[in-house]
Parts: sequence; structure tokens; C-alpha cells
Amino acid sequence: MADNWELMYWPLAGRGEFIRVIFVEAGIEFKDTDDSKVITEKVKEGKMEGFPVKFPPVLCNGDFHLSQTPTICKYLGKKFGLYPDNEDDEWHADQLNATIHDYIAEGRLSFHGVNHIMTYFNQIEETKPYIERFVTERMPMWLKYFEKVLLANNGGTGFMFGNKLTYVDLGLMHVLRATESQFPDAWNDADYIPTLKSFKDRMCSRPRLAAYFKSDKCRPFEGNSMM
Ligand SMILES: N[C@@H](CCC(=O)N[C@@H](CS)C(=O)NCC(=O)O)C(=O)O
Repeated sequence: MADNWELMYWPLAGRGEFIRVIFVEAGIEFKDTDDSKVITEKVKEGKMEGFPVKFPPVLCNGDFHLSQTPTICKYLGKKFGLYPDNEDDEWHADQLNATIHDYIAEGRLSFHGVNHIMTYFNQIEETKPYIERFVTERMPMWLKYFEKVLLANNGGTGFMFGNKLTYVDLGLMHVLRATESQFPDAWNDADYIPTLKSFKDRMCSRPRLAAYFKSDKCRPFEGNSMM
């Protein structure tokens, strides 16, 4: 049966963007379902047939549903050939994929210091120290680690693994874009990650991605949690 890809996610960049950039780079069409009412009913209230999912984003292909963003990215990477070509790299990619998602989750949490379910706009003042600590202490630690991993492969001149683009390069590109967008000053001052910055620019200038970022299909970052 022919594939019939659908992404169900809120009408914002957020975690959905990890998945969109994989489709874009692979040149594969997908339906982007971003109607909040539909997402609430089908995903959050569990009104979907098949294997139960809980939170968006959800990837659908016919009756097949999959949630958990890092799992979806790995799944699509494998499907679309954006995947390491040896076993060591496969597992290291898995490790880095999980780490990237830890980073974005921690960043998001700092915007929700009082209550992580309540909107940021109801805790702006109280959460300031958490954001400050994230930017000054934690963000540099994560970014230095990503730089170190990058440098370990071909001196950081190409991809994260071997000589081919994988889903993890795209995931890393997305969190670096999110970091720059949310914390432009800290990003500009981060002179300790020169290779990582070049990597981000290199990824973003890939033809399909560059065209996507300029298009109105690409949703802006919300500016209230790196997402
Ligand atoms: N670990 C999950 C987290 C999913 C998640 O927290 N989704 C958010 C949007 S980015 C959501 O809609 N959460 C609804 C809620 O917590 O009520 C993933 O990576 O997909």
C-alpha cells in the first residue's frame, strides 16, 4: 500500500519541527494536520483507533500511529535513508538523538519554573531565575558537548556520523536554530562553539531546507520556550 504520511501537531514549530525538517530534506510529501481542536480530540483525548498515543506530535501512516518525537525521528530516518550505515554509528546516533531531546526538554522546563503544564505567560516573573540559570550554566554545557561530538567525526567538517546526512544532523540543526532564535545574544557570544555554528549554517543552507525556511510553510518559533 502506498504511504500516506500525516503529522498531527499544534499549529507551531515546537517538537513538530523535528519531524517536518526530515520530510522536507527527504523530499517526501506529508499532510500537516495542525488544527488544535482535532489534535485535542484525537490525540489528547485518545479518540484514535489503533495503538494508543498520548501527546502530540503523532506520526500517522494509514492505521499506523507513532508518538515520542525522538522515536519518530529515528523511524523516519531509517525509512528515508537518513540513517547511519554501521552498527556503532547507529547506536551513537541513538544516544545523540536522546541527548538532543533532553536538551530541548530542559530548556523548555526553564520557561516553566513554577508549573510545567501552565503556560509560560502565567509565570513570566517567577521563572526568570530558572531561564537565567539555564542560559548561563546549562546551555553552554550542552553546546560544548555537541561541539565535542561533532569534532570527533572528520574534525567537524561534515556530518555527525560517517560521511552521510542522518536524522540526527537534522535534529541537532533544529535545536541549534531554536537556541539562536530564543537566546540570540547568548548565541552570538558563544565563541566556544565555532564548529557547531558552521555546522548549523551548513545544514540550514541545504537547498530543500533553505527553501523551506524561507517559505510560509515554516512556522516561526514561539519565543517562549525554545520551541
Ligand atoms: N516526550 C514527548 C513529549 C510530548 C509533549 O510534551 N508534547 C507537548 C507538545 S510539544 C504537548 O502537547 N503536551 C501536552 C500536555 O502535556 O498536556 C515527545 O518528545 O514527543
